[in-house]
Amino acid sequence: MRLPDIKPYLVTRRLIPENQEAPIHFISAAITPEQYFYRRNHFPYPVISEQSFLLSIGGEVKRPLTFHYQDLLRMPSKEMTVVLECSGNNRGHFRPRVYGEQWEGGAISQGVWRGAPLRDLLKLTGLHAASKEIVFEGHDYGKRTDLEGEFMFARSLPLEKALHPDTLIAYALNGKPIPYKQGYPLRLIVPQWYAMASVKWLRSITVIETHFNGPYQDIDYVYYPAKDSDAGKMPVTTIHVNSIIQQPLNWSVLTTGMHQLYGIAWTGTGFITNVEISIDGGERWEQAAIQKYPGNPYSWTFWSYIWAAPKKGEYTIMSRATDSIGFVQPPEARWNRKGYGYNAYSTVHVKVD
Ligand SMILES: Nc1nc2c(c(=O)[nH]1)N[C@H]1C(S)=C(S)[C@@H](COP(=O)(O)O)O[C@H]1N2
Ligand SMILES: [Mo]
Repeated sequence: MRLPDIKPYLVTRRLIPENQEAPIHFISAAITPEQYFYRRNHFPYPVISEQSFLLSIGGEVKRPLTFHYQDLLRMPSKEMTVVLECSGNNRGHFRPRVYGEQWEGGAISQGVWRGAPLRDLLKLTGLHAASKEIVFEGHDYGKRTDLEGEFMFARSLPLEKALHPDTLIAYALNGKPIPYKQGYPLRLIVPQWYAMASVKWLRSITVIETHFNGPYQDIDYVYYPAKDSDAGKMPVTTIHVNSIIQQPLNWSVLTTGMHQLYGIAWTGTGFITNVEISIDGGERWEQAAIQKYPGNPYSWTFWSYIWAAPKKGEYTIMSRATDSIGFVQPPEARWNRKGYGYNAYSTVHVKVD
């Protein structure tokens, strides 16, 4: 007899454009299998043609160049395990609530990306001294609700981040060509930044001497701390220190006795140094066991904690991660109108019966 095939599915938030979460509570692999990688899109998927295999670099460079996919494959490459987290991950947990995709904890995935450092390409084109930002444009485009006309998905990086040796023009994920939905054939990979920076279906790179103000730079992916004004706005950049309790599930019923609580922790600043667990709603904290620092600062860290659960009752379990820079998850996330950067303690309620 064949055993039934029991597997998790993506969690659908929206179909057109496709926005689906990874089944994060049921992923224990360090490398998110391709079919479980979360999907976050602003527009319909672009059509792939021969043009998609060309990457042009222009603007304030000494020698504008067009690279073919094959040229990139021949350049020195780097391979890195990188966590990609949408800046809207956990938006559904903000109180007061905010508009936008109501992501829970699954707008996050991790893979092994291979590509050529952008820096090596820019060495070939050269840069003018007054260069300030670099703009990355994808092949996808469409309308917005707030502005007339059509827009491409385009984002910029400050020169410093663009020239970091780990900022890649990627062409492979997990040892194979990048899957279509993840940006085939070429994708920018920006470790440590929220994933809006990692432009999929990359078509062009333009060096500019000013600040780029496209809508995905200056309207979206901006923290607006005030409800009714733009006062205090700040661009969304690095990933906040964060963790999730993968198991047990929220509102689950457990037996008395030993339970392994487990999950992941990650950060865009340094690496995870500590994960603490509270069983009593944040009164007392104890240390979880964490995977030893893997020598890769861009990957998530697994943690686990054995809980004896000796007594019946209702419990509020929380996880709190700390990173090597000293950032600690706060009890409440910093509220902002568009709901980015949520990183409050991960909380689950359980009943021991
Ligand atoms: N070209 C393009 N790149 C993009 C996007 C997009 O809509 N178009 N979405 C961004 C956002 S907001 C996120 S969170 C990630 C999602 O990547 P994934 O779909 O591979 O999970 O891609 C980023 N790069
Ligand atoms: Mo995102």
